[in-house]
Amino acid sequence: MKIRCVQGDITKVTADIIVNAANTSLLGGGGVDGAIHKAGGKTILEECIKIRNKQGGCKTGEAVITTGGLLPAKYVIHTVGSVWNGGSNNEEELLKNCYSNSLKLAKEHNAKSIAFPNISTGIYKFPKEKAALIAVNTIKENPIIDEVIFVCYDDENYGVYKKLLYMFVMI
Ligand code: AR6
Repeated sequence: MKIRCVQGDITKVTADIIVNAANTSLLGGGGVDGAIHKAGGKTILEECIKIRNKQGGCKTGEAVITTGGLLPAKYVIHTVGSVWNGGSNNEEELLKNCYSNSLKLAKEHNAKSIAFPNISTGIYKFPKEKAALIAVNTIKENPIIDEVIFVCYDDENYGVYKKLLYMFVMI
């Protein structure tokens, strides 16, 4: 398994699957969710609405899949991160579930590569270092996809991931 981080816009990344930091409604929003729906076109939203009609949205920590619409990726996995509320409301376990459930769903769709944004670290205010540790550890515990790319948008997350993945390679 190869793990790396890059800085940039996940909608431009060529991977079998990119992951979206969605919300429970699956109807889109701001941040990376807004960017993915904007770049991916209306079929992604139409598929999200179908899933919503069938199962009533997506719970925190769970994941659903649509095609990639106009994006370079074949599929988009929509997962719902946890809102940081001080840390004693199961936030860490729920964020971990986002990564493990996304990996499982990606494997079921025969993905060789998957790109993750820094789930929950924007509007949901999860502390960035804590979120990165959860992300990297969960990927290490579930080595089921050949290539995992962390796509960091802001400088702070990119710095955190570079440090963490350097340490990971050294250990
Ligand atoms: N590519 C990659 N990463 C991005 C991009 C992009 N184009 N744009 C922002 N980020 P956020 P959350 C980073 O707020 O905290 C939405 O409204 C950003 O710097 O997108 O999980 C949803 O509908 C940050 O590090 O997601 C939900 O309501 C990371 O993506 C809510 O926000 C996550 O920030 C979810 O909040």
